[in-house]
Amino acid sequence: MKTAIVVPTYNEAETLPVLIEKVVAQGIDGLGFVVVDDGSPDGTGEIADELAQKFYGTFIVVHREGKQGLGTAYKVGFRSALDAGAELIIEMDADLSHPPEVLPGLIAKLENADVAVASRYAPGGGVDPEWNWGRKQISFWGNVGIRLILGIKVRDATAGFKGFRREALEKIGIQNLTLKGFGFQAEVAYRCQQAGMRVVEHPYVFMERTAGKSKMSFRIVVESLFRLTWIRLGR
Ligand SMILES: Nc1nc2c(ncn2[C@@H]2O[C@H](COP(=O)(O)OP(=O)(O)OP(=O)(O)O)[C@@H](O)[C@H]2O)c(=O)[nH]1
Ligand SMILES: [Mg+2]
Repeated sequence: MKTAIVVPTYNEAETLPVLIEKVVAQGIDGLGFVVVDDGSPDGTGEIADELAQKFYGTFIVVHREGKQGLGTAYKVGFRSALDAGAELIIEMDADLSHPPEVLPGLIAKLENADVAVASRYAPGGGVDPEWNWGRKQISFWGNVGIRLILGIKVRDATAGFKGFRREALEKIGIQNLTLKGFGFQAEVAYRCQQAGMRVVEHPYVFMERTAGKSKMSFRIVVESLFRLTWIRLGR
């Protein structure tokens, strides 16, 4: 496996098979998958096992007991991808908010960078045109706020659609990442910047999920803001 697509899942039975099919259709060199499922009650874990059986290459499914948060799921997923020898590690959501058609362009950027961030706020990027004005403002200003808290240069600090060269993940040390939920992505962006990595952005348009339910909550966002501030203060 040269390129590992790491996907955390919690109740994404409807979209996971579509995602895998669309990613495969991109013709990515040395493609493999790591799905980390937290015992989804809707059977996503079993669906992932079936997809793994059908896939011609490396397809790892990690089953964990109970919902343990996106951050810890990514840590486990990154570890498996590195252990399986992946050179490029891509993280993306299972809900099709991150269009697989963006992958070839994003992966190409890793030829000259340590980290490639699929970005809603780079020129040419955007959010679902169906979003109302208020939703767009919350998303935009939330991102600006987190960038200010952490001093992050990359324009999209909160979305979880990124690619890493394996050396980048080895350098930041996956085990050192602490945030479990929403703030995980910003923590990763901050650590990469601190480590002096070459971070580039690749524009894309974020699409609202059309199936399944959002796992985002106000509590998670507030908790993340406190923890990120704490990290910036160097605690
Ligand atoms: N394994 C695992 N996956 C999770 C967990 N929480 C969320 N995910 C997955 O992580 C991806 C992104 O989830 P979130 O951004 O937190 O939630 P969301 O429902 O996509 O939220 P929206 O931004 O509203 O779309 C999806 O593929 C989820 O299924 C978790 O606790 N464990
Ligand atoms: Mg989502």
